[in-house]
This record gives sequence, C-alpha cells and structure tokens, in this order.
Amino acid sequence: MTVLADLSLDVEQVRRDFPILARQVHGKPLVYLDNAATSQTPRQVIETLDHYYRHYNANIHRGLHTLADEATAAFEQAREIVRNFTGAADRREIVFTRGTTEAINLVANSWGRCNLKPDDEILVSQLEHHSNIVPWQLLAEQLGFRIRMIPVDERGALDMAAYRGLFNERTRLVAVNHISNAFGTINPVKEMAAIAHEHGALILVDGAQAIPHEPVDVQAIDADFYAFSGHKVYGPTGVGALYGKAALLEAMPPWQGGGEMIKTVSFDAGTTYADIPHKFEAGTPPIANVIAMGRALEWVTDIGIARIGAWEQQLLAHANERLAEVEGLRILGTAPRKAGVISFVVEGAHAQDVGLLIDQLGVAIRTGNHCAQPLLHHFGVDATCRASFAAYNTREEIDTFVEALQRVVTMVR
Ligand code: 7TS
Repeated sequence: MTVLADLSLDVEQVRRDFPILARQVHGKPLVYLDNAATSQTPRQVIETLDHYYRHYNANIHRGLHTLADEATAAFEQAREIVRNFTGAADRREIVFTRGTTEAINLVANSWGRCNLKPDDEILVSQLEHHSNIVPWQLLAEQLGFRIRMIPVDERGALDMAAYRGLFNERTRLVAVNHISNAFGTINPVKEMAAIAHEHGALILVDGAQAIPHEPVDVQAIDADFYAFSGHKVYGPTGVGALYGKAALLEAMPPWQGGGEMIKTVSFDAGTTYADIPHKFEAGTPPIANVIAMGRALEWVTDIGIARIGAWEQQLLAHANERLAEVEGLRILGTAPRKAGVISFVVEGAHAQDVGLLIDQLGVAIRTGNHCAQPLLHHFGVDATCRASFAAYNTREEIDTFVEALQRVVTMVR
C-alpha cells in the first residue's frame, strides 16, 4: 500500500501569521492576488528584522566584537538555510545578491563576459522576464555573440522539439525560467539541463517563481546557476541569492570590487580575491534582509513547500472553474503544467481599467506586460490582468475576486 503524504493546509492558521491580511482597502477586506510580484510577509520575518535592529545590528565579517560576531553568525546561518532549501551541496555555492535580477547580471557580467566569444550563441526562452533577457542583450552588444529564442507553443509551453533543434557547436548557455511569471508555465528544467549538457552548454535557471511554489533541488535539476528573490518567498525586498556550481564560481572573476571580496589589496603587487562566495559579495550586504530571508525559508519549511504547492494547485483549479463564468474572458497560458498564476484578458475591457476598478473593491491583481513583452506581443496583446496565488489565499477570496471582476466588466463594457 502506498502511503500518501498528508498535503492538507490549514489556511486559517497560515493567515494568522500575516498581519497585513487584516487591513482594508477602500473599505473592503484586502484580497491580495499579486503574489507573483511580491508576496506578503509573515510576522516571524517581521520580528526577525525587528530583533536584528534592536539587538545585534553590526557590520559582518570585520568586527571583533560581540554584535559583529552575532550578526556574522546569523548571516552565515542564513546561507546554510538557503543551501538546504535549494538542495545545494555546499554553502560556498550560495551567493547573496539584491535579488534575481542582480543574480542574473552577476552571471552575465562574470561568467558571460569571460566565456562568450563573438561567434558563440546562447538560448533564451520566449517566456522570460526582462531580467533574463536584457542583461544578455547588453552583453551581446559589447561582445557580439548571438541570442537565439526558444519559442513557445500556442499554450505558452516551451516547444521542446524547437529547443533541441537550436543547439549547435557554438551554443554555450541556456537561460530559462523554472516557472513563468506571466503565464505560470512550469518548464521541464531538468530535461532542459540534460539536453544543454549533452551539447556542452551550461544552464542558468531563473527560479524567482519556483522557489515559493514547489520543492527545488538544484542538484537533481543539475542547474549550473539558479537564481531567486527573497520578496517573492515571504521574505523582505532587496535580497536574493544565486546558486552556482562551486567549480564554475571558482573559475569566474569578480564582477564588482570593494570591501569583503578581497584577500589582499596593494597598489604595487596587485590585489587577490577572497574565496567563493565572498568574492562575489562586495560591500556591506543587506544583512538584516539576508537573515530575514533565511527566516522566511524556515517559515515555508515549517508549513511544507509541497503542501503550499498543493494548496495553490487547488486554488488554481477553483479559479479556472470560476473564471469560466465570466463572459468574454480568455486565459493566456494554458500549459499542462502550471503554477498558481492566471493571466487573462476580457473582451471589451482594457486590462488597466479592470485593475484600477477592481482595486476599488479591495482586490489587488496586476495588470500590464509583467516585464514579459516578447511573450505578450507574441500572443497579440500589450497587457493582461494577472491573478497569482500564495499559501494564505482562500477559495472565498477567489470567489470575491471573480464576483468583483463580473461587476467591473459590466461597468467598463
Ligand atoms: N524573474 C522572474 C521569473 C520574475 O517573476 C521576476 C519578478 C524577476 C525575475 C525579477 O525579480 P526581482 O526580484 O529581481 O525584481 N517578477 C515580477 C512580476 O511578475 N511582477 O513584478 C515583478
């Protein structure tokens, strides 16, 4: 007999951890469905920030005093938490950054700048957030390599036959997100990594939307690089991490210079660099935010990431069912494997108008291009409305959202 893990989630208990969910917007209870942009913050994370500034605020790695030691220990403990959460083998493979965007820019400007030659090619998917397109374009302008796009099919799933067909002896890197922020498509990154490696190319996975929603194991995926942001996984803004295989990080040059990233500095004898990961962490990092991001990942672990993912799948199914009632509504992105993100347009109602009016009813969704212009343009639209779910959302909130949407659509038509 197979014993299935109990994946039920006590959403009322989860909600009690989020003080912001008690607030009202325009006199209505807040229904927050903009989680793909930023998730809300549990009190445990807020308390971690508060505790840091009240009790042990100090610069790390350089002081020989109690507060500095305590801050350093907590900072390095957060690295261990991230290592464990992402399945990395070694904590030296975890570099703290400002977020996903900075992590990708780090790879482009360090690995990319010294490995990509004018005749080389890299593959970037059509599903990408601008932060996994533009850093490569900026570098390509300087170095002259070619960016080739991995196309999507009509459901917004990557065309895997086309992907295989794009490789040749000049392919050096694949840059792809694990889960698309615009459509929620879950990409087969493990299979994509295996194909990239067969061709001698590396793979950078943008995990900004995966880390909050499904168990991630960078070793099982065999990702060479994996990036994510704290503020999308119940942590603070201004912090994130890059996982990189130790051998790659060791061979890469620093990309920013400053304190913390050196061993010795000399005008005459040149400068030598710190070991990984510190080589990539120039200057004072956002210490409190790093520690609080670690606390956020512990909060997720306490609930169970698989449990959160399973709950969001239930919310997704419920929302799909309810949204089918809205006349003229079309969902963009219908891939067979999707996370809790729904992008849609409503005939005769501009996305921006829908977003503004629905906010008046207390419902926060996102409207616009979701920093994925190539994808939206491919589907013939400039903007969509997007609802995205987190652990604390409920079926009742989805009902409120759909009922509010019905009212708004009637108003603008
Ligand atoms: N990659 C993906 C897949 C994302 O969803 C985002 C942010 C980023 C990268 C950039 O992350 P940052 O933390 O460095 O800014 N996505 C969104 C969004 O969907 N709406 O607002 C931000």
